[in-house]
Amino acid sequence: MNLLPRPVSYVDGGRLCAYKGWETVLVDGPAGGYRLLSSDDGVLIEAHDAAGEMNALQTLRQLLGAQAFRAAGEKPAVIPACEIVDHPRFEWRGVMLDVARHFLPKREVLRYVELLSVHKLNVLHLHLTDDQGWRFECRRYPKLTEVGSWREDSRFGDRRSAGLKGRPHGGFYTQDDLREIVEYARQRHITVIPEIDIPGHSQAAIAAYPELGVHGGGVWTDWGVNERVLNTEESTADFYRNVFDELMDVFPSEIIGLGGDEAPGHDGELVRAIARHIVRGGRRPYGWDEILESGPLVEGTVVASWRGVEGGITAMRAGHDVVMCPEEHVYLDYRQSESLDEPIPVGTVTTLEDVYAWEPVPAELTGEEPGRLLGAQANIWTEHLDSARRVDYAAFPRLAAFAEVVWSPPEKDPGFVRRLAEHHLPRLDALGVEYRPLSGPHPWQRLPGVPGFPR
Ligand code: TNX
Repeated sequence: MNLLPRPVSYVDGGRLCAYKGWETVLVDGPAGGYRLLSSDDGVLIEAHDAAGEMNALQTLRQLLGAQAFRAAGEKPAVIPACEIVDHPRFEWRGVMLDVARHFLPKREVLRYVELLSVHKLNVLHLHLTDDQGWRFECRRYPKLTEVGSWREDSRFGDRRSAGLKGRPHGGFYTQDDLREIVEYARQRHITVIPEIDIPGHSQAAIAAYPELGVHGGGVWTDWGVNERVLNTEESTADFYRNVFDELMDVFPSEIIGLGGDEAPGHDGELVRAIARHIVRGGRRPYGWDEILESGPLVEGTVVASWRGVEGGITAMRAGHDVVMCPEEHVYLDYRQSESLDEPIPVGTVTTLEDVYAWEPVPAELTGEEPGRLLGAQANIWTEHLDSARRVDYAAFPRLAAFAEVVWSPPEKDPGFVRRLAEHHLPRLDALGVEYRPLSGPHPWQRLPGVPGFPR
């Protein structure tokens, strides 16, 4: 039900009020929505649910000014008098963080949860396993982390021309760490969705338990599509059923990711077996759009459409719910400009403006499809992002543009970049986010001599 006109957002003649705190009451309205009224009497928040109050408080923080985003210091004391009526356009406003290619320490994941919250994003999809590393503590199979959580070396740049770094890389999250992340996110109305990738991108698992594969081999030190996928033995399906049991125990999310992407030569039966197992656990499987190619999907499966939006359209027509994340629009590992100064430039140029211009609902949809478009997510693959500083550079400010796309109505605001520069970048500065300046990288954000592979 969409009762409220939106966005009705105005500043009442620029009048300022003393900030005296706020009061919240619950009222009916669209999920995640709120009305915020500020006047000399104080701030009144009418929230539609707990998430709506959270969203209102983030807006209130924005009204207080950049200083409000500092961890300490003098509190801002005035805000504009205004009435804001607001609610999100999509229920799934997500970010996928690849913590497998480069491990992101727990403290940084928690910082990203907070950054998502600041941007009113509400899904954190954690890509926990890949050829280059296994990051999920599995108690039944300890070698997954003993062996699989670190690699001897890493390609530094694109594999077609780069050399190796000459140093090991690794790390993993204990189940206690992950429960902590889940709870920290829950307090901010963010759902953490885990992904264990099968049957491709599994070399780290095969390195730990060679009986899962065909060719053996160690944790991969290269990037790209790996031919060595999981084998089709029933014992491998049993192994993964046990792994997913532990995963579902740690992550309470309704949706559980099983990957399914880039698995050359695999017939997809393992994906179906694990999807059925996830359903038996009372959850819904979530996979990349390649899973559409291995026969009918298990009922309830959610599809992430990354190779364009076509997979998503097909899935919706077949009755499946979809999350849009097409690589040409929302791959935040892709280079941010044509400039040769971009550090390790890969993929196609995806500027801040490109991200903001994206419309997640494809024109081909009639609205009659049996499947639903749940929303969209931006994907942060980290082959070339080996630290939180590098992730900040890739993610911001483009993630702010993405947040606007999934929150606001489809009409675009020609003033977006100006508003970002005037109001939002100072907030990111106050938060200590090492974003890419609009004019290009700081000298210390460049990586001269490390080869990328621009498309
Ligand atoms: C494709 S998107 C992948 C990832 C890579 C990414 C690099 C997807 C499901 N698979 O394994 O990291 O491209 O942009």
